[in-house]
Amino acid sequence: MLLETTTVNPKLADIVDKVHSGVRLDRGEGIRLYESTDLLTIGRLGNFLREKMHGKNAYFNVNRHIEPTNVCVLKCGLCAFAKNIRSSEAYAFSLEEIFHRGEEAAVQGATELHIVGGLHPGLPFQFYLDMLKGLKQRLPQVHLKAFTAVEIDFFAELDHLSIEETLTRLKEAGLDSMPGGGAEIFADRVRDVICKGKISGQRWLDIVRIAHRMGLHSNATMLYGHVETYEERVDHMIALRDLQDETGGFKTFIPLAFHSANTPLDYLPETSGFDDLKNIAISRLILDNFPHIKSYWIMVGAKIAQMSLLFGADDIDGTVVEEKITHAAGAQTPQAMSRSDLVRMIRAAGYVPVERDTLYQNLVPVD
Ligand code: V47
Repeated sequence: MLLETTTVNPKLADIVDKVHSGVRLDRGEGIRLYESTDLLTIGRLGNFLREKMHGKNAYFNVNRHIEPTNVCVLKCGLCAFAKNIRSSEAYAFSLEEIFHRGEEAAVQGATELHIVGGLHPGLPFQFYLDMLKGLKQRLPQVHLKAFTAVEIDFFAELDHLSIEETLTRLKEAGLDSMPGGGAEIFADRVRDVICKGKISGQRWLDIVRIAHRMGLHSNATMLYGHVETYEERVDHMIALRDLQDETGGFKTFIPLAFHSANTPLDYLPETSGFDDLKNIAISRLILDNFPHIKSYWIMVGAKIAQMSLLFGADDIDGTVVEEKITHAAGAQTPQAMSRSDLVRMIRAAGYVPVERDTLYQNLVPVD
């Protein structure tokens, strides 16, 4: 349903007109949306685009996260998950433990394994290749969405390989696509505070560009609610939009709400529901070339994720089962959601639950 421009906030009327006419928003307009507190106008506009693209469909999947290790050579200010190799809380799953988790997930109907972990200084690249090979051999029907650009960069350095060669070996071993983590906020100023030592925003984009050119799809994230400005959020999204224009390789954008507990940034308050919803709507509006916007219930909570469906999100992620990264930083959500909980949540918001696979190729409306 179109918004009546005569009755909407006059400060946003030109943006409303542009969105209705299918004209792309520019940087200044993105910043103006963030500066506005007219959440309902922004949300209805986000929903206008979301329903134009997906009607009443709301997507979810049955998946499982596996975090093979929390040992990491980095010491990011944003992270409560990473541990030094000598820490009593450090862990690294064996291949057998990883295969067991994968097999358990498949029995529970998972179509995807989401695999992301720390940069462990003692595990060789071959360990990750054996992991993918072993999982693919046991579970050929399960999509392996694994390793962020940060991990790909680390593997390449470990074995003195180019990014292309690293990705080729991962693909041969069974890698199907890449998750969107590690993007944080691309601005160097912010990365110096929240993830000093991690690859730069430019390097993240370069690695993802190579992956897309090699035929791999990926997601993209933006970590918000710490020290970033509205300008830096918009610049982050525009860099992603530009890359998507070039490659078309992104499937889903996922704004991630920062959790500060047990991190050096623990003085920062948690994000507000207002900001969570606004980020969903604005990302739908700016990222007009991203097919999907995901509200990740683990981070924003089930209630905000449900509301997000009316503000521009068309996806609420999956069953997850085991999540350590956000829970180490104080997330109050459960670690798992059943398929029927996800379905109920979507229906209660007036949308049609559609179970998807990772790349949205097989879409099954739930009876
Ligand atoms: O890259 C780390 C973020 C990401 C914290 O692609 C934190 O489908 C909040 O990328 N508070 C990993 N966030 C999660 C991720 C993801 C999740 C779900 C689906 C997909 C997908 C990707 O979590 C990290 C980092 O940006 N993170 N620490 C924290 N304290």
